Amino acid sequence: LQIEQGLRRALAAQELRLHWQPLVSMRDGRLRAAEALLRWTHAEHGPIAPERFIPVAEESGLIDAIGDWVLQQACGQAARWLQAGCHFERVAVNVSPRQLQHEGFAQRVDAALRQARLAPEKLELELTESCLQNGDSVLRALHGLRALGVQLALDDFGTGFSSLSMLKMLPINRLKIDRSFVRDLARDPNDLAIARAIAALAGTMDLAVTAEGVESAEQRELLLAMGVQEAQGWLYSPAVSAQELATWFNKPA
Ligand code: G
Ligand code: G
Ligand code: MN
Ligand code: NA
Repeated sequence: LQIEQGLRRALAAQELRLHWQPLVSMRDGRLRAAEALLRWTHAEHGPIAPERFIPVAEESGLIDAIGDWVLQQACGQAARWLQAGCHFERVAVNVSPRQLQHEGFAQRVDAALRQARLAPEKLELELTESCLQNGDSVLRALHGLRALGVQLALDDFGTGFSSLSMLKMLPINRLKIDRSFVRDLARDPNDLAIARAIAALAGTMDLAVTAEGVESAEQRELLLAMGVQEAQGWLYSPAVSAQELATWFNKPA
């Protein structure tokens, strides 16, 4: 299977779709946000995992076109949900380091928001720590995005090597505790300490925090006890189609 060739075709052939994973308030079980996760179903080979095709998209540069498509789709879907009266705080979209390095990235985000008529506050961009190399130009890009009014989250937090002094300079709104720290929360005192430290850091720096990969009620209780209120994970829901996500919007507590 030629991933790169296949991907070039995939956009035009409508083989790409977005799925949505709920981000839930652990107190009342209500949906607060949804993260867009890209899915590719190849006409002959069936579903291909993002872990296989995202790196190829990044290396080949296809991620720029695919990233624009994801932004347009996500903003369009969010606007349609709002028009239909669905309540949510925001939709989250993953951004690759390469996208952020492009001079015009903030303008592309702005264009997607305008085309969809979506309020910028409804969009959160998820960056990884690997997005943050290239200090100055990335910092300018992040300030440009904040000036638009979009929200910024640091994804997989704790797995990269952003220093705390760097964190202080970044105009971000949210930390997402990487799921590798959540997995063994109940058994590994180190993971418990790390998760607590991230939650405390977020509190002091006035950042919101989300735990990733929450799979059990035990993890939920530990996270709530350290002041983390929002979670994403299989305890609540995997990523589902836009249609299936609709059942979450009016879910009673
Ligand atoms: O979707 P999981 O369901 O398997 O996603 C695997 C990885 O692919 C995650 O690290 C996620 O951040 C990344 N990913 C999923 N969708 C997108 C996307 O639209 N853009 C980028 N850059 N990464 C994505
Ligand atoms: O890296 P990022 O956080 O953007 O991507 C989210 C990834 O996490 C997706 O691959 C998604 O399928 C996966 N994921 C979401 N919830 C859970 C969970 O509860 N457990 C595990 N192991 N993976 C999860
Ligand atoms: Mn993410
Ligand atoms: Na993650």
